[in-house]
Amino acid sequence: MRWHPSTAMVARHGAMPLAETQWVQAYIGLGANLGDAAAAVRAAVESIANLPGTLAQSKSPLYRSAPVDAGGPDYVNAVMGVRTILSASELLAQLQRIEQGAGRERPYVNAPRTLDLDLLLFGDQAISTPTLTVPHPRMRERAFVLVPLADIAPWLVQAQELHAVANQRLTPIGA
Ligand code: PH2
Ligand code: MG
Ligand code: MG
Repeated sequence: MRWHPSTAMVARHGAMPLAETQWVQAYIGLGANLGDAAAAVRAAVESIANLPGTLAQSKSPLYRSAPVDAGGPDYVNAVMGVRTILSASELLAQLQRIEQGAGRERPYVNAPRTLDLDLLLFGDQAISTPTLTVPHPRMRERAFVLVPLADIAPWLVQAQELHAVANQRLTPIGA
């Protein structure tokens, strides 16, 4: 993964040695159900790995999943772990920029989408603003989040939680 400190980061953090920088472990949920959804998710993994001040750490396999609380085609979903020196709002803005680059439109709530990037966890922080709620409020009810999260961070998911979502259709489709 490459290291691209942005001007804003250098301004805020100064010429801080890496060891003193505050790295936060974050988890991002990826989803798509329009167009070539698997290609969109794979491209987003690369885009996230190339974000400024962000190191990709882990990526789950891709899964095909039935839409939950939504219509349209099956989704492709995955979860990625990163370490970042961005703030949660900076990371969210970057994720939204990647969504826009993939042609994301928002005609109505839970509309089919070319790419959806959700900030699931940001360290152990609880964040509640009009534009961002972390932990993601519905992540523990959704197999398409919990199963890939358990692949890469099993200590964050309880067996009982996986059991509770075992009825939701989810099939691994590879890397
Ligand atoms: N995302 C939603 C709503 N429903 N269902 C699946 N299977 N996968 C998703 O990513 C998903 C969903 C809202 O973001
Ligand atoms: Mg979502
Ligand atoms: Mg979203």
